[in-house]
Amino acid sequence: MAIAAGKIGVIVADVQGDFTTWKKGALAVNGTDKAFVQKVQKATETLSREGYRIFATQDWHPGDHISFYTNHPGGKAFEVIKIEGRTQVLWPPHCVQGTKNAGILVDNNLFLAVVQKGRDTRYDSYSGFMDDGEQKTEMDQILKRNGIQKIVVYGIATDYCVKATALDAADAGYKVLVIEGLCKGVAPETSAKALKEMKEKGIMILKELDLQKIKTF
Ligand code: VGL
Ligand code: ZN
Repeated sequence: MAIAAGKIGVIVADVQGDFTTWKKGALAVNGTDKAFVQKVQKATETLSREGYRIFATQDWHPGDHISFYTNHPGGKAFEVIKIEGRTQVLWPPHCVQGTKNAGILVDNNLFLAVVQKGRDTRYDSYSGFMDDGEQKTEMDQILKRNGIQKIVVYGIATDYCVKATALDAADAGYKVLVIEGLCKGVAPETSAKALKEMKEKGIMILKELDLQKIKTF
């Protein structure tokens, strides 16, 4: 059964300068050139015009954030360590609050709300719903207040923010669809694994934007 477009939310995940090759970002993900960002922009405009409610996540870290390798003596970029039993990838400093490349590259006028994440120095946060300390963001409240029942997710990175946000959305009881062609991942293996894991959790994966399929998922 098709539900009203206004009950379907779209979460544009972390399409920020620092994650793109286009803007020579600090944590540039392969394939995130200008053409990719323009494709995401166009798709988001289309979905907005069709009546879908558009939201965004924004990675938004303080300079002393725990995920930056520079804040760990002897730490190296992309090294994986354990912190209090949690797995933590040490990233190059990225999306530092107030910096130019922390800005979202999709037209901000399209968003009903932007949910910032990773603001707590002590915890990383790939998911738009909660951080690694299980502190919730305002995401679920905002979606509920807007009467959202189903969620479409795409953006950067397939294997981190998109995956974590989609899985948490499914856990929170939303029906979830991910548009693979509007996502880019940090690494091919982890991205393939992420897509598999999402499918196994009942998340629908679409190769490309398909309004007919989104209308009825
Ligand atoms: C992300 C790496 C570092 C993400 C955030 O949200 O995908 N990835 N910080
Ligand atoms: Zn981050």
